[in-house]
Amino acid sequence: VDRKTSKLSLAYILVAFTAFGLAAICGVLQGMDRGGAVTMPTWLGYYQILTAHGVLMGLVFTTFFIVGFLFAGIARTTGGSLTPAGARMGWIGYWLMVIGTAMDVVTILTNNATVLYTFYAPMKASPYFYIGATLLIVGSWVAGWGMFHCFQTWRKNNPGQRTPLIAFTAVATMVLWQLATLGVAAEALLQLIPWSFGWVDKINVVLSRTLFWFFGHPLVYFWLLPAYICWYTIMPKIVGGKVFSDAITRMVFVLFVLISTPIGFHHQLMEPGISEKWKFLHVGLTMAIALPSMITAFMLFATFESVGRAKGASGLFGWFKKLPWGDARFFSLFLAMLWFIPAGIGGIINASNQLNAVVHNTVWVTGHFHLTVGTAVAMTFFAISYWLIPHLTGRKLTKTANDIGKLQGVLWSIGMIFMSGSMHILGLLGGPRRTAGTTYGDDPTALSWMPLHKLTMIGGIILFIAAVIQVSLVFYLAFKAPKGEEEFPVGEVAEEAQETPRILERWKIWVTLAVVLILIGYGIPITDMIQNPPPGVEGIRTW
Ligand code: HAS
Repeated sequence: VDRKTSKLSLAYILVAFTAFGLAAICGVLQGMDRGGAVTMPTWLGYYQILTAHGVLMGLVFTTFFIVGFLFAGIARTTGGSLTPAGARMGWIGYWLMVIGTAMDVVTILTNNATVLYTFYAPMKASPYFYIGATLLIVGSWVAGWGMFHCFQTWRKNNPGQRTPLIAFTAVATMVLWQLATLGVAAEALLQLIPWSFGWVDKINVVLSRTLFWFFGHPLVYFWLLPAYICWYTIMPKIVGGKVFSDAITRMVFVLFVLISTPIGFHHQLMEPGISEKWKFLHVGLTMAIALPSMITAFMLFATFESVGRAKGASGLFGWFKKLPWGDARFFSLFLAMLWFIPAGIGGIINASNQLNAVVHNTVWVTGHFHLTVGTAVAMTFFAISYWLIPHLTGRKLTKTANDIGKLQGVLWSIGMIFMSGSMHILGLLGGPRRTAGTTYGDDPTALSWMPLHKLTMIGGIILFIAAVIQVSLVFYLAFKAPKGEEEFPVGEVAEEAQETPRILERWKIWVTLAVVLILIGYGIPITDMIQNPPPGVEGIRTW
């Protein structure tokens, strides 16, 4: 991509990995606190660093990385550069996001926003935390509009042609994000900000939680889709193959745009204020959203097998040996995909009403999301950084850096086996999530959990070492690696793939359908919550 795009994309990615590094420090401290190795000093609360960890890792690292990566992907596949207006919006979005992040970091560090990354009521933060979060989101909207502008301009200049796959999937990701964030924007502007400024006394908590989860679940697909972009369109080139099917790839992304939002009640299954018929509908749609991921698993195996066979592999699993195991770009991606299998199974368990009663609010859920976003998604972002950063800075991924990248992947996986594995078991034993290191007055059940907390801590320490390696690699590749050229791999579509139906490119249809599904899933329950509000609460002030 050209120099201007490189500068923009790199600016986003460097903020992302700075946030990642800070979040990793908070993460290891938490693990050590719960494992009983350290006790947080009075000036630095457990919940304060838990909030910092969640916000920096889950909201800042991901959003900045995704926007930076997608801008580069759009430029790469629409002629090498962004439109001037698209790039301008990219920079405006960047600064809004930076200002919003700074406000959030300051309010958390000054202990004025200890409300966790899921910042719904009744816990109340300083209004400046909510304003910061709103700016982060509005900034990402402006960046998204910049991407839409580049995409539309390409379409106008290339009438009748199929749009480039990466640009199409990037647009799908940002469309999903625009729809999803409407919920949290409404919550912040209409509820949280007026309430935290003291303009209103009480808040409708069930509405606040519902608007949050309207956003909170599609948020996870906003994290996942950029990883899928890499798995579908970039990974085939790295392994020496082709994109298995352009049509199926587009269909999978369209399915995510359609079904990601009206499923948020699966986070509220144990909540009394919502009737079971709406929960039933959301659970049904949740099971439907697992379908595009299962199609993805099929597509990935198909890609691996075709590559293997083209390289002379035989037998059912002969392809396995033909994959480029020495290449860190592939190695980390493969581990990411592998981890997504147990991660996805965990998700389906969570979504089943009766099983949710067992796992809800336990550390099982924390184990689930460390495998999904913390492993499948994060490791994909690491793999992308190994070629994208040198591509943007005109440098090379050296052999040593490649090997360190592989070591990073191994360490991250071992750390997750300890951490996420013990979290899953602990959750099944009833260990609650989001509690500071406590033995509940030396209760025998709580004491029996301690060995698992210690395993979690060991995992956390290994992950911290892996995070230090990753951040060092990022800055090495950005500023110190030898000058050279690193390719931005883009897979071509296999010749034998079927023609892509034009309807898949008709965004008006898909966005309208998505809005209709959201109205079906949320229209009546939200109206009901507004018309028959539960008694309002004043909230728990954390500042
Ligand atoms: Fe989830 C809670 C259900 C996917 C993240 N989830 C969370 C939270 C987060 C999160 C952050 O229904 C906690 C929120 C909080 O703080 O309270 N989740 C699901 C379901 C899926 C799912 C059904 N989650 C994700 C993804 C996430 C994520 C993706 C982040 C990126 N989740 C839930 C539910 C809860 C929940 C409940 C609420 C729990 C509660 O009570 O609080 C599905 O989308 C999963 C589908 C995935 C698959 C896997 C396909 C496998 C593939 C890999 C193929 C591998 C290959 C390589 C080819 C069906 C594509 C292998 C090679 C070999 C050689 C073997």
